[in-house]
Amino acid sequence: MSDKPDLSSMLGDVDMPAFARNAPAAMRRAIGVDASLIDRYNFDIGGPLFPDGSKPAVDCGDLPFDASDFATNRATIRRAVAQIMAVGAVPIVMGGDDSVPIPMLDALGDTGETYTLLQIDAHIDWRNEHMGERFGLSSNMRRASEMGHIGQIIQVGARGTGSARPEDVRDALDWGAQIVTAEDVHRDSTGPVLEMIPEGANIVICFDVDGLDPAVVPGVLARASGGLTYGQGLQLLRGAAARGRICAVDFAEFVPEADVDNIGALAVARLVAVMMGLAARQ
Ligand SMILES: [Mn+2]
Repeated sequence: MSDKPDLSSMLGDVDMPAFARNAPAAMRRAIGVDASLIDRYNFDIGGPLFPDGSKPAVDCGDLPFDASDFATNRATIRRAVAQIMAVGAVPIVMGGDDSVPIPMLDALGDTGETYTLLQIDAHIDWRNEHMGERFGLSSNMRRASEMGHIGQIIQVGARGTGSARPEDVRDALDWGAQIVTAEDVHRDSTGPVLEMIPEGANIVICFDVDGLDPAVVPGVLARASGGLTYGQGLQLLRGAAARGRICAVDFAEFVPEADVDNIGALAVARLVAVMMGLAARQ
C-alpha cells in the first residue's frame, strides 16, 4: 500500500482539490425546507426556530473563493468572521473544507477572550501538514492548539483509521486535548462531553459533518461507520449552548456530490437551523 491515500478513488468523479465548494449551495437549498416552515413548532429545539422578540438569522451570502490562492481565501474568511463578531452576531460558517475553521478560529483572537473549542469530527486533525499543506485537511486542531486564545479543545467522534498517526494522537493528548471517541458517546451518551465544557465558557464549535455517521450524512470525503447519530449531534449543540455562550460555529466537509438523495444535506441543514435558533436564544 502506498503512503498516500488515493483520494480520487474515494471520491469517484468528485474533482479535487476544492471538493466541498458546492456545499454552500446544497446546504442553502436544503435549509429552504425549514425556512418555508419558519413559524412551525420545531421539536429539535422545543419551539419555533426564532421565538418572538429574538434576533433573526441573516444570510451573508457566499464568500469569494479562488482555487489557487489559499492565503487570500483565508484572509477573506477571517475578515468576514471578524466583521460578523464585531457587530455582536454569531457567525455560522456553512460549507467548505477543513481549511475553513482555521481562519475562523484565528478571527476569534481579535476579541481578547479565551475559548473552549468543541470539535465534532471522525478525525482529530492534529497533523502538522497533509500533502505539504499546513492550513488544510487534517491540520486544523493542531493549528488551533497554537492559538493563545484557544484554551481548551474537546474532540468528539473519532473512530477507525484516518490521517492521524500515533505521534499526532500523543501530541494532542500531551497538549491537553480531551478526545472522546464515537464509541465513548455510544456507550456513555453525550453527558460526559458536555460536562467537560466549563459553565459560562465562550464556545466555538467546529462541526466536521463526517463526525456524524455516513447513514446520516453520506456526503463526505471518506465515509466511516460507527459515527454519531443525528440525535447525538443535536444534543451536543443544544447541550453546549446550555453550558456557555456559543460564539462561532462552522459546518465543514460536506460534499454534495457524494450525498445520497439529499439525506445528508437535509440532516446538516436541520442542525444548522437549530444552531441559528440557539444563537437567537442567547
Ligand atoms: Mn473529518
